[in-house]
Amino acid sequence: MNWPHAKPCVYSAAMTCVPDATILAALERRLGPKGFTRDRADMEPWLSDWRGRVHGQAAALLSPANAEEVQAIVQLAAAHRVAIVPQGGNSSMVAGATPPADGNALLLSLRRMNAIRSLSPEDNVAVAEAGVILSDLHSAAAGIGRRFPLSLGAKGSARIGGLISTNAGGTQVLRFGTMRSLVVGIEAVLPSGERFDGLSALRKDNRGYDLRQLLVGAEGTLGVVTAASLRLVPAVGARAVAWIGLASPHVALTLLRRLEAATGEAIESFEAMPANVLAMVLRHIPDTRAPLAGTHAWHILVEATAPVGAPDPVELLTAELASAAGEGLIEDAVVAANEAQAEAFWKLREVIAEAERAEGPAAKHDIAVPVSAVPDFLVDARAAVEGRFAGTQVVGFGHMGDGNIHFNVLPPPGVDGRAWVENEGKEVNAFVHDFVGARGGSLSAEHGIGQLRLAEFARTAGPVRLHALRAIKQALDPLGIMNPGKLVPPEASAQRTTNLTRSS
Ligand code: 2HG
Ligand code: ZN
Repeated sequence: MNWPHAKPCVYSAAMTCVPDATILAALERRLGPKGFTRDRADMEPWLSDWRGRVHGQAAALLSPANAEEVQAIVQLAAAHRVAIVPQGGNSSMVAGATPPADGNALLLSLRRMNAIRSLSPEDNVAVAEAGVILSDLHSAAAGIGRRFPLSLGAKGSARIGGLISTNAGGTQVLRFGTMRSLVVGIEAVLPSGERFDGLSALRKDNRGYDLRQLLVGAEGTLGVVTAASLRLVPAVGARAVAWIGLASPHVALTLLRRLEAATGEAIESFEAMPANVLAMVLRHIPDTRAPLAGTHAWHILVEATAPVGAPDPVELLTAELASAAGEGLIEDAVVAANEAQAEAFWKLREVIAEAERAEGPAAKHDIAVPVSAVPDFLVDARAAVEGRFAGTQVVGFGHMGDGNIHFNVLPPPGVDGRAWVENEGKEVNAFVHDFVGARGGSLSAEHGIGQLRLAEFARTAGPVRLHALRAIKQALDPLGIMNPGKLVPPEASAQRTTNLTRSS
């Protein structure tokens, strides 16, 4: 790579440079008024994370219109050794797109790059720019009789670049995998300012290390994703959505495997929530009502789909639920009678994060364990946490079918929630992560590491993983300009020494 000759500069704490008037003027000239602002009010909405826990500052907000402009930005930033924080929909759960508080980074918003460059029914591929909103991609794919099979609550604001950079999961992973399995090509600007043109949607490509996959889940630390080729699948012909009340997560797992066996490959979502999570949704979100009349310890939302021309899954699902109810396995169930009811069921699931935000601060966890370990985890971890931290309440819910649980812990009533999260909450984090680690799990299933999981990741990752992570970072971003302070834990010495030899 051709590393530009770095200008002498004043160093920030992150060992990147404080941007001076020269680079800011050059960026303003190159990007024009639509692409460059230092106006406080314009920048303000993008300086804090979605839950309002982390607040940053930026030297400027850059909104390039195309990949050439992104390249120009990164080249200038590399030449001046200035930090860049890429940002899409700013819906990160771990403050992965929030700039540092010192105000020395350039906030690079991909929001203006929102074109769907092409849709190919022959290849079953869409080429979308980083700033495309997920629900817009859903609509575009539907327009050619296809579907992009990744969905999540934030689909109206989350953008493709961020979904790739966090290797997002969501509610259809059970059948289609995370973002990683849907990315078949990537265009990105690397930290050197060079462009990687990897959009060609090859199903087979064995040219060694897969740079495309390296950028998936890299949280903007190895470059800026500008566009991607994304896998499409056949459109849904019919779907059956059901809400089920049952006694325990153990019963839920038995039910999942039973429904899969009864419906072939049709089950694509299996979401679990305990009674206290449903109650939280009903308390905070207007126009919501419980789908079942009785009270149940656990609730399951299940969706089965069939492609166009295949038999409607509603009969199979209804019959299997009826026999599970007859045997006393489940307590109650209702299959949505129409699309409006199906949407109402889904709304209850998709607004959980919003309801939690309204509820207030919590010690949050986004963990994964093997699917077979989920039921015991939900019961044992809840008892362990509530027993160890008096007055806390666990709200643990999520993507049971793929082993990912959002195991969030509310502070004891009456305490200052924010202060609790920053103090006792950290002890809770360590306790939960150790509990997960002992079961072979992960402390980040789908939200990434960002800033909020960084310390715990550093504590638990182990030397082999950390060494490999830092070596990859050092190889591709030796100046450390790409999203510093996220994902890659700094060396214990904190003082980052660079042994880079730059060409001049
Ligand atoms: C979800 O599954 C999101 O709703 C958010 O991943 C999870 O609020 C959370 O912890
Ligand atoms: Zn989730």
